[in-house]
Amino acid sequence: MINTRSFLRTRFLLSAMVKPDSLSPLAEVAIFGRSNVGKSSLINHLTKRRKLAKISGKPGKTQTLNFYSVDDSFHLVDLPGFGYAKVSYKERSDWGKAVETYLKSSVELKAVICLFDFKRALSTEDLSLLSWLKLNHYSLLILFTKKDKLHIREHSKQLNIHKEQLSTVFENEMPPLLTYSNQSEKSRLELIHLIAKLV
Ligand SMILES: Nc1nc2c(ncn2[C@@H]2O[C@H](COP(=O)(O)OP(=O)(O)O)[C@@H](O)[C@H]2O)c(=O)[nH]1
Ligand SMILES: [Mg+2]
Repeated sequence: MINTRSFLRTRFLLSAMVKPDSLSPLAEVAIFGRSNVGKSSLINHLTKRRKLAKISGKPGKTQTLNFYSVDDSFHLVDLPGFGYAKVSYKERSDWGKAVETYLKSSVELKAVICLFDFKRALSTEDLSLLSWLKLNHYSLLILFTKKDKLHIREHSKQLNIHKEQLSTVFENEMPPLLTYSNQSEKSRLELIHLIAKLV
């Protein structure tokens, strides 16, 4: 059973461009999203470790897939971030290849957590990536990060805007959806609960 205590027993395994064969065959949950959306912060928050995942001051730096073991019961996979404007075309296509290869080849992958900044509207690129994930039948969890940055008064309005955008992709098959803040223990517990159900 995966619970909050499992996340306190998380360790970093390895960093690589492709998933190594040597990895033990445990279920995987991938974390997918733009550079700077809060992927590393999410791992640190879940595990209550300030520096387990490196929070980058420099967005868009070419990254690798980072594998973490959560209490030896499943793997969290921090995917390289996409969409940083200043990277070259080559770096973008490297990102696409690394992520696509992993997503298409990993038989252990159980779910993809897709992160978006709560404050920002989804871009056409975001929506087309979501369409691709839907078409390929991944089990998804949509997470809107940094909700503490938006005044609580604005929350329900903003969530409705997002839902409307998402419905253009998912119609009546909306994946589970969560608003998240790394300042909030309630967010953390809700997410752990959802991950436990997915794994
Ligand atoms: N206020 C607030 N800031 C956050 C939150 N999550 C991440 N950040 C900040 O967003 C920036 C990018 O975070 P990082 O985890 O490195 O993003 P990554 O590139 O997706 O791994 C950092 O300055 C974080 O401190 C959140 O929930 N609330
Ligand atoms: Mg990161």
